[in-house]
Amino acid sequence: MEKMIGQTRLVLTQGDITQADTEAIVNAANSRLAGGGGVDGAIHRAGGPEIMAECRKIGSCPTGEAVITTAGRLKAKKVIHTVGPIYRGRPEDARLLASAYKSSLDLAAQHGLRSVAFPSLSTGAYGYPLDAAAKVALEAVRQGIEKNPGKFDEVRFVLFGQPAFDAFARVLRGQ
Ligand code: AR6
Repeated sequence: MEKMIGQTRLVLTQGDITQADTEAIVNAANSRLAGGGGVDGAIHRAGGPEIMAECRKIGSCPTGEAVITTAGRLKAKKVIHTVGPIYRGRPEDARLLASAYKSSLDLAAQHGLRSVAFPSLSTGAYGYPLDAAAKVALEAVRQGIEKNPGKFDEVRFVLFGQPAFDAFARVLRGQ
C-alpha cells in the first residue's frame, strides 16, 4: 500500500526489516543501546558485531531520541537506533512515540539518507497497543516528511505479520 506525501512515497509492506534495501533502517532499541530481542536482536544478528561496537561507543539514547551507526553487513548503509516509550497508558506515551519517529527522520535527513524503513516501534516488548501506535506512527511520519521537504524518496514501514500490517493499512486508508 502506498501514498504520496509531497515528493515522498510512503509505503506499507509486510516482512523482515533486516532484508530492507532502503538507505537507512530504524531499530527499536532500548536506551542503553544494549541489544535485546525482537527487531533489535534481529538487526544485530543480521548486521554483525560492528553495529554493537558503535553502539557501545555512543553509550546511550534517551527515549524519543535517535542515534546512528554503521549497518555492518546489512544492505542498508546506516542503522538509526531510536527508543520508543514503554507503554504505561500515560499521556506522554504518544508524544514520546511520535518523537522517536520524527527524531529518526531528522537524523536520516541530516545524513542525506533518502530512503528509510521503520518497524512498528514500541509494539512488541514495550507493549504499545497496535491500533493506537499505528495512528501515532503515521501522523508522526507525515509530519517528519513535511518538515524535511525534498529530503526523502521513500519512507517505508516493514510490518511484522498480518495484524500489524492491517492496523497500519486501516489508519492510512482513513487519513
Ligand atoms: N522486522 C520487522 N519488524 C519486526 C521484526 C523484524 N525482523 N522482528 C520483530 N518485529 P520489539 P519494542 C516487530 O519488541 O516494542 C528489544 O528487546 C514486532 O513484531 O522489537 O520497541 C529492545 O532491545 C513488533 O511489532 O520492539 C528493547 O529493549 C515491533 O517489531 C525492546 O525490545 C517492535 O517490537 C523494544 O521494544
